[in-house]
Amino acid sequence: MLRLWGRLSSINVRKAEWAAREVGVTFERIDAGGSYGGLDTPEALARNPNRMIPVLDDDGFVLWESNIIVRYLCARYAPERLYPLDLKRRFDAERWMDWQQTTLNPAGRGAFMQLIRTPAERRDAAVIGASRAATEPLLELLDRHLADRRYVAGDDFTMADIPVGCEVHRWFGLPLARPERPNLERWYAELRERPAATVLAVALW
Ligand SMILES: N[C@@H](CCC(=O)N[C@@H](CS)C(=O)NCC(=O)O)C(=O)O
Repeated sequence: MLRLWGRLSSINVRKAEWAAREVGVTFERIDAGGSYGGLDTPEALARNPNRMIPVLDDDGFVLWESNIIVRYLCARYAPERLYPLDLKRRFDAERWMDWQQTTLNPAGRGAFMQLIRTPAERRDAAVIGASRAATEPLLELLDRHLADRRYVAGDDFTMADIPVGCEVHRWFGLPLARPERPNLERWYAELRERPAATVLAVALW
């Protein structure tokens, strides 16, 4: 049995949940982290000494790090369909996954933490402004990239659309004015129509 630990109010857990649904494997998700706690028990620490979610257990094989969980699920249960076997196509997808984790996520995190996780009276407008200034050029880049391809890594949906889609979902859920980005909006609307993309159906904080 495949088990996934983590609360759906976490962007990183949403990636893993979406990937598990997308590959069609039977799995059980156990709420953990945030107000659910449960990260400090000996069992949880043995699974992930970082005290973080998401954590996956596939019949005794334990993994943490959300994008690695997405890669593993796609490679194990949907090779070629979601995890391209051609090396150039695969590393094109890998590149966008790393871009999400190392570039887009740090840029948007400040605005998210302020606008969603911080009470209104304690919010720092400068942090929000800096986060917007860092994020909008990246979304402009992504919008241009999506002008002549249907998905992030070409004309087929791949594992790369999952983390990038979750990040854009979170940004689009923030109460901020945003410039029009027709290609990005077209791609995001297509993602939301996928039956497996239940985590994009509503804003989940
Ligand atoms: N690089 C890790 C980051 C994991 C992470 O930051 N998880 C957060 C939730 S998004 C966490 O576990 N926070 C502690 C908690 O939820 O109690 C990944 O991508 O999986």
